[in-house]
Amino acid sequence: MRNIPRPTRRHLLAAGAAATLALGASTLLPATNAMAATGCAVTYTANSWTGGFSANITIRNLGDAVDGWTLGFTFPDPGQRVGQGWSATYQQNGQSVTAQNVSYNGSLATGGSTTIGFNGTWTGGSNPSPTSFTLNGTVCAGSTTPTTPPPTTTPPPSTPPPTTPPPTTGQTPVAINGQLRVCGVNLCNQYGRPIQLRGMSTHGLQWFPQCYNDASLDALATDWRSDLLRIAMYVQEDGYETNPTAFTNRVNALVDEASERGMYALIDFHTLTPGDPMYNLERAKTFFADVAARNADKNNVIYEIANEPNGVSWQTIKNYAEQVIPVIRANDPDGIVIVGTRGWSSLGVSEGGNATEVINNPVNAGNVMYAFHFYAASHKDNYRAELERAAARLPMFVTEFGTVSYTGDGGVDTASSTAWVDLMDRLKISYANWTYSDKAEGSAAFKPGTCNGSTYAGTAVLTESGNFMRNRIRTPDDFPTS
Ligand code: IDC
Repeated sequence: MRNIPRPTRRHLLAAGAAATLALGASTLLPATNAMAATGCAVTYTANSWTGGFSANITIRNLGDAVDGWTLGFTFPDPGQRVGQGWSATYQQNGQSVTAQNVSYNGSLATGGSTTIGFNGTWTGGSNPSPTSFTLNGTVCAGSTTPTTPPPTTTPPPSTPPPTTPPPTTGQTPVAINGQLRVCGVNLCNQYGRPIQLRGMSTHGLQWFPQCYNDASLDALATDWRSDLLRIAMYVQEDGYETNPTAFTNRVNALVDEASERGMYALIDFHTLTPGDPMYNLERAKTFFADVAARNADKNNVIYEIANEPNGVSWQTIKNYAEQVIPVIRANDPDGIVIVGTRGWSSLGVSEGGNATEVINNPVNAGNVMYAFHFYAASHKDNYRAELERAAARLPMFVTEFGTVSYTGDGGVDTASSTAWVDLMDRLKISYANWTYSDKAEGSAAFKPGTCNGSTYAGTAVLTESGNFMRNRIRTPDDFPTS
């Protein structure tokens, strides 16, 4: 045994032939050395629907650290094509596909992993997953298809190869779920599993700055156990247009506050009047270039580019989105973008339309979701039916809703609110409730005057709407980790 040179991991990663040789040699080597023959492990999962699919690929480097990598695989079926990808640059030649690292995930330490993905199309009778992968030319023994072990006289290794991600350290929503991405019609976590985020929206930052402080945000994260904070930055009505620098800074500060507490931060470009998002196109480009560059390294930021378009066609909203999204992607390639829909983000229903215009003509970009808003006392069964119909075809996110009427005021409609939240829970549709503020109106969670004090946790400070929402949000999350 001493005469057999132990292959270094560098050799194995550099040359596929070495891996084959080493596997043969493993009959003579202790089990731990046999495992060194594996330079990489790949997990490929795909969610498929008729003609389309969303693939999620986790690459784990089991060799020496690499600085730059190319993953290779072959589609089993000639009808399978890579479409929009994320976290890698894809090339397809016939059935062969390569995925090359992007700037932020090229370095993989020994044992390190990264997750990439793409949306694709398929035309054959089925959509089989590729079964063999290479990393920098080396065959990855730890792929989804178990490799047949070579004939051996030594006992099998007692510990499995390290293909499972390490246990998460923190228990916050962001620590558990990490960078999110859209997979099929779902919002998926770093393990490629669908999740639902439940949280609250601020009121207009220009009107209620006193409501967003350490104590109130601590209460949101730990007493309400909220997964996200929606940061509603009005553009008109004394908002962003009056002082872009100050509002941008304020939004960034709140992104930091959400990050410190392990919550997702949903940056809402709160356009409302005028309803045509094109009116604010240049402001949107400036604002999103700034916040996306500033927060590019974070894994918890989601961009909502137009709160409630109204009085404009879907085509106009889509044009706006296709101009703003590239600005975001140039600065923060993996952030999810949420696009408002026609009729105050009602999927068109409030203007006599429906979701078909979006289903038939989606935004031409990947990692995109669509906004749906409702106010439970005003919007009932026909709106619920349309959201459910749309959610089977489009990735939907309820970025704003109220338990009261569309005015933001009046009493809580408990029956309708319960039906709505039950529906969103069942479909794993993420939501943010309007509002985490103490405005004297029915939709506000806190009693008037609360934000002048220092107590935000518990129920004594809550309105009927606040109580209802806190009870729904603080129940345990369902965040799969494998
Ligand atoms: C409302 C606020 C209210 C404020 C008004 C100003 O609740 O205090 O005076 O905005 O524009 C929306 C909008 C949201 C509205 C909310 C309630 O996104 O800005 O907030 N609503 O009317 N769409 C439907 C309802």
